[in-house]
Parts: sequence; C-alpha cells; structure tokens
Amino acid sequence: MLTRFLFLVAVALIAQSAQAQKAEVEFGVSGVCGMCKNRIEAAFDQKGIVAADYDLEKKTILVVYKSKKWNEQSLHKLATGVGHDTDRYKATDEQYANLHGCCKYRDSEGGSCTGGGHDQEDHR
Ligand SMILES: [Cu+2]
Repeated sequence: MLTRFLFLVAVALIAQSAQAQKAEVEFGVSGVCGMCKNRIEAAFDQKGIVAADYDLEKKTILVVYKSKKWNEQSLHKLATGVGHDTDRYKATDEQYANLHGCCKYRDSEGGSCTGGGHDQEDHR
C-alpha cells in the first residue's frame, strides 16, 4: 500500500513539473534499423526531455521537452551528435563515420540491416 501511495505521489509530482512549459515537436531523422532507433532515443535521454519516440517507418522522432531547457535547434543537434541527419541539420562526416556499418544510411551499401535480422544485437 505504501509503495502504491508513493508511486501516486511521484506521478503527481512528475505531472506537475512536466506541465511547466512543456512543448512537443516532431521532425525527420535519418535511420535504417533498430540499432539506429536505440542510438537516437538514447541521445535524447537528457534532463529536460520528457519523452522521445523514434518512428523507424516514418523516420521521424516525436519529442516532448521542457521549452525552458531545450529548443528545436538543440534537439536537432542531439540527433546529429550521434551521426544522424535531421530534416534541418546534417551530421558532420566525423559524427557519421562513428556509425555502425549497417547504419550508414547515406551510402548505398548501408541499410543492409533493414528488415531486421540482427537488430537486437549490440555491436558497440
Ligand atoms: Cu542502424
């Protein structure tokens, strides 16, 4: 019972603090496989980001964030920071080079992992 109570208090607190200028944005991010999805979502695991969900089929990410801490530009930079182009900014060649081989969405040889197969493996 106590844990349930504490849980409800925590949820109420989170809901309250999240109400403080919460904003939502969706933008395009290049990616080809489950590893890309994990990498992109991990990059958005930041303080002030409430939720981030990458849609591999639509190649878009939906981000709920605190507008005090983040803006659209800084959010785009999170994706390019791990080597993924957005619909507004490009990752540097250096950032792109760090991607796993099958995640090289810019090259025609890349995307070999599309359709699954070893999506769940961790090559890092
Ligand atoms: Cu990938």
